[in-house]
Amino acid sequence: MNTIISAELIGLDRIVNSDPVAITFFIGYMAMLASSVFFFVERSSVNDKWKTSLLVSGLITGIAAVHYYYMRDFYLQTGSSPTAFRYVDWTLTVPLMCVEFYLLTKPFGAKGSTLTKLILASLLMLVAGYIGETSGIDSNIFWGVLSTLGYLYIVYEVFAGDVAKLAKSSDSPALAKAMFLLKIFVTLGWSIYPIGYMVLPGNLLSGAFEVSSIDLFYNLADAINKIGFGLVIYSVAIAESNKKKAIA
Ligand SMILES: *C/C=C(C)/C=C/C=C(C)/C=C/C1=C(C)CCCC1(C)C
Repeated sequence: MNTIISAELIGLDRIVNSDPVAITFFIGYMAMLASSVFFFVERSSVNDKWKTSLLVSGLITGIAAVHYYYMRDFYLQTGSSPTAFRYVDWTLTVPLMCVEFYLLTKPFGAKGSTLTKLILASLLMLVAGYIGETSGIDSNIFWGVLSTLGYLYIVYEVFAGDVAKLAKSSDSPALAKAMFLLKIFVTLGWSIYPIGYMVLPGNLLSGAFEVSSIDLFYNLADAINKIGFGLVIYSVAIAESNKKKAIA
C-alpha cells in the first residue's frame, strides 16, 4: 500500500515540478481522448462516403489515448521511456493512417495492392525502429537507416507512386488540397520521429538533447500527425458533404 502511495506521489511531484515530458504525456492523453469523441460525434454531420474516414480518425486517436494513459503512468513510475507501449501504439495506428491515405484516393480508383505496399513499408519502418531503440548503442544507427528506407518508400508513394498518380488524375479540388496537406504531414510531420530517435546514445544528435527528450519529440509529433491530419480529413469531408447538399 505504502509503495503505491509513494509512487503516486512521486508521479504527481513530477507534474507539479513541471517535468515537460510528464506534462506532454498528460496533455497528449487528454487531447487524444477529446479528439476521438469529436471525430466519432462528427461522423453524423458528413456524407456516408466519408463516415469510414472519420471512424478511422477516431480509432487512431482513441488507440493513442489508451496508450498515452499507460505511457504516462509508466513514465511517472519509472522515469524512463515507455518504448514497448510506444511501438505497440504505432504498430496499430500507423497502418490505420495508411488506411486513411488509401480511403482518400479510393473514390478515384485506389487499389488494395497500394494499401498493402504502404502497410508493409510502415511495418519495416516500425520493426527496425523498435530493434534500433532496444538493441543498444552500437547498432541503433544501422537499424535507424533500415527504418528510414521504409519511411522513404511511404514518402515516395505519396509524391510519385500510385497515391500521387490517382490524386493527379482526379479533378476534385478537395482531394487536391488534402493531397497537398498529406505531403506536408508525411515529410515534415513524420520527420520529427527520426529526429527524436537521433537523440539516443550513440546516434547523430546524442548529447545535443537529454535522452528523455525523445518522448518530447514523439509526443509532439503524435499530436501533430494523429490529431492534425485527422482534422484535415474532417475539413475535406465537411467541404465535400456540403457541396453534395448544395447540388441536391
Ligand atoms: C501516429 C504515429 C505515427 C504517425 C508514427 C510515425 C513514426 C515514424 C514516421 C517513425 C520513423 C522512424 C524512422 C524514420 C527512423 C528511426 C526510427 C523511427 C521508427 C522513429
